[in-house]
Amino acid sequence: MNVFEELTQIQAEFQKDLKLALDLEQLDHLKIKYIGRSGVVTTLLRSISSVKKEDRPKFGSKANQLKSEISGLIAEKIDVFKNDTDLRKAENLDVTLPGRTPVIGSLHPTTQIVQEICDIFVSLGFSVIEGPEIEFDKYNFEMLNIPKGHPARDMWSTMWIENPNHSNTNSTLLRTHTSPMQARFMEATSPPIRIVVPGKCYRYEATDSTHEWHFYQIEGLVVDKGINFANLKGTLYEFAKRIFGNDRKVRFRCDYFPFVEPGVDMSISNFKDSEGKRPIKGRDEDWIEILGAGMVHPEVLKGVGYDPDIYTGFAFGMGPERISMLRDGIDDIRHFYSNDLRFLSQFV
Ligand code: FA5
Repeated sequence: MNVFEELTQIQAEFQKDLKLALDLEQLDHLKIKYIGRSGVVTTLLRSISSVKKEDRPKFGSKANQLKSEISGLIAEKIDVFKNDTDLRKAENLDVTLPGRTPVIGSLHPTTQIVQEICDIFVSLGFSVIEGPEIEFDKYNFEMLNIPKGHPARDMWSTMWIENPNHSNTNSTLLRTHTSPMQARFMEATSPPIRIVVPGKCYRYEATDSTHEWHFYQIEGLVVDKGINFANLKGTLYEFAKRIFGNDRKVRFRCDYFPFVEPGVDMSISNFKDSEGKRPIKGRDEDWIEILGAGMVHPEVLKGVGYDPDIYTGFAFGMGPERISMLRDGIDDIRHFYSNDLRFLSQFV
């Protein structure tokens, strides 16, 4: 084999070795093996004196070319390996570590109780509808028999929305209750009506363990011929039984809301148990009010074009957070909206 054939053989062997090199250490060995001080190419170059005189320039140039080719290819592969190692370091990838279990999310406790309550009413033949949170004075108050200057407006501490484009008769606010949907729905449809309206409400109020400044309500409205107070009580007792069970005490009392006559409120017992603990610990009261209700006022029916001599109806507005508190033993309504995972994760 002459020196040129030797160079070709070395080149082929190097290509094979390069493919098999799997890490920086092996590349280092290759460098030493081929172009190190005693490497095969270096040794061959040193033997130039034994090459025929006329072949020496060609041999010298070919051997140096091979040397720099080998050096270049090794450097390229070193770069690839280094980048790969940097990437692995950056990702902090340790394939032997156990996988992370993803945290399973769930519906917010308010959404859960709202859905549960709506499902009960759907099973009783009600439909679920929704309405706007930014409301006109007209629907939040006036069509509910609460004209401007009526003292009952003080019952709902209102957050008004400044809007220079709206006239005084068309002013806007954050709805203080879901009752405006009574007027909106009746105005747009004809009896018979059987709806529930879940939604968020806002009041300019100081907060305490049973009062938030933003909270949910679920409005209920039934209008048809021959609807009476017994229907109202029967529906709400049935609802209370399904949420709280047969044994929980329920109390009706007379109450005043300008858009119903007669009006009532309904409370659920918060009595101390045998260990002296109340379901809502933060409230030292035997009864907690969960809803207002009553027979739709004839003036409200007239206002939407219904004849109160033909149609009658009942309505109610309940607080789902308070219902959840009383049933699930939550001591403060403010937990619902404080984004504390220790509270929220109890409802997964
Ligand atoms: C009303 O808002 C009437 N619209 C209810 C109504 C509807 C009466 C239809 C007659 C006919 P009231 O302000 O009492 O009523 O609120 C009703 C329920 O909403 C309360 O019983 C309570 O459960 C809940 N609620 C009221 N204010 C708050 C508050 N600040 N934080 C949490 N829940 C509240």
